[in-house]
Amino acid sequence: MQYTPMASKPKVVVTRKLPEAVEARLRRDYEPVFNPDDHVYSTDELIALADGADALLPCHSEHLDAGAIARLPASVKAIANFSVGVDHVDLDAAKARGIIVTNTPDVLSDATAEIALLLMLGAARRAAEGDRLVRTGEWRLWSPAFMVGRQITGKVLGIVGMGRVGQVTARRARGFDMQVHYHNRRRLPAEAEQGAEFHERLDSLLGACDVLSLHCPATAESHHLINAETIARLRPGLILVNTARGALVDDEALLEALRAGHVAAAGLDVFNGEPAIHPGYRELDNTFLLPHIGSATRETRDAMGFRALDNLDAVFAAREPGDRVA
Ligand code: 8YV
Repeated sequence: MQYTPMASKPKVVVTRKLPEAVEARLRRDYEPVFNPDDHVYSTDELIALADGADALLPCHSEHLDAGAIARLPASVKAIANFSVGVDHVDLDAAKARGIIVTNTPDVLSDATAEIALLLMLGAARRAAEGDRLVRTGEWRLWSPAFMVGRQITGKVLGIVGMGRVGQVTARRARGFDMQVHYHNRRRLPAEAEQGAEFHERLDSLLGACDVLSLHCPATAESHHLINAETIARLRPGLILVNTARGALVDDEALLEALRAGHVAAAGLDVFNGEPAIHPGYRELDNTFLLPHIGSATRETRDAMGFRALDNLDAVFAAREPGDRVA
């Protein structure tokens, strides 16, 4: 659908607190409706705020399922997400109503890849356990047998989903002399592959790596990609890293494998039902857990906001937005 430029400033519901510079640009170019105490809106609240609005600027914390999309007022022309993942929005429902949906790719790849490496190292070198020992004063001895972890240098890194974040993670991992293998819907061109070994089937990747890092979107096909069956195919002692979405993992199956030591350790930044995560993860020493902070750097938060606004600017100037996903 095409829109003619508007005479007055478009009204935009901004669901969460955004960086100062992003909010300043919103004030300059739009009529923003901010969320001063940054609480997570219920669907009813969001629908009420959307009354007369031209667009929404939500985060992944707002669940715009088919029911919510159906209740949006006809005035809403666009949903410009402050996120690269769009599993919180029913794209088909938005498309059916002619609502443009955009995301913020590219700008968070470096920050998220940093967190993937942090999780990899933290899980492999038992960082959470070590930190706890020092903080609680329970660290009483040192011995060559103390807190022995796993080394990632020179090991095989398997990447599921070799998109933007996967590719940056691969580049950073090469700094640790890791050999990169990957599974992706399509094989990458050689210049993007950088020598990484392609596995057409996920199964073949699972048994080939020492560390497995998840970087694919949450879709119906990738739901519980890590489950009892796929875990059984992993090399014993594997380290699992997830910076993508909790929905990729069957928690019960992973916890069982972590308890048994079949999966040596997991570094997780994303969870099913977050922030109300499966309590089992907290009880284990071989988990290194972060609260969904993959893209939480100043540079990246600004860049995500500007990218969302670039998309909105395009919509309201009757141009095609750069990051349209529906
Ligand atoms: C964001 C993310 O912090 O962009 C994504 O998909 O998962 C995170 O990096 C969050 O989604 C912002 O809405």
